[in-house]
Amino acid sequence: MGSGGAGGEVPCTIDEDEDGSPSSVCGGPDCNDEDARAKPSQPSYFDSPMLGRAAPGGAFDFDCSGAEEKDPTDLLTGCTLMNVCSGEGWDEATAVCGTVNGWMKCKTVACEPQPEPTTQLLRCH
Ligand SMILES: [Ca+2]
Ligand SMILES: [Ca+2]
Repeated sequence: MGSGGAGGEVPCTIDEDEDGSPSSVCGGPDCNDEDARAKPSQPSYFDSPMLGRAAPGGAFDFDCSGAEEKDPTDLLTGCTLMNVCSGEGWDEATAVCGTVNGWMKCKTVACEPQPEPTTQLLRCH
């Protein structure tokens, strides 16, 4: 009795937000067990910060990668000037997750990206 040691590890079963990914509190991979949107390999991007305590990678690290990645589909990849100047999107360097800051649109005679007001929020994960 007592000192023998039961042996074997207790499996991590804590999953408060019921997203199917066990909490990091007990060694599981879920970096935020208070928000079901946050879990490893989350493919979606979100424009509002996670509920509860932020993940170590940030309040927008919904895929638990350890960093906040901006939705690549809306990033400005460059300006094109054929007959008209076109191109707009988030500036990779200055855009801020969950805010309207950093939207750029290609314009001017030189067809270069310039800050442009927007009402949409940058989605990240
Ligand atoms: Ca979660
Ligand atoms: Ca991430």
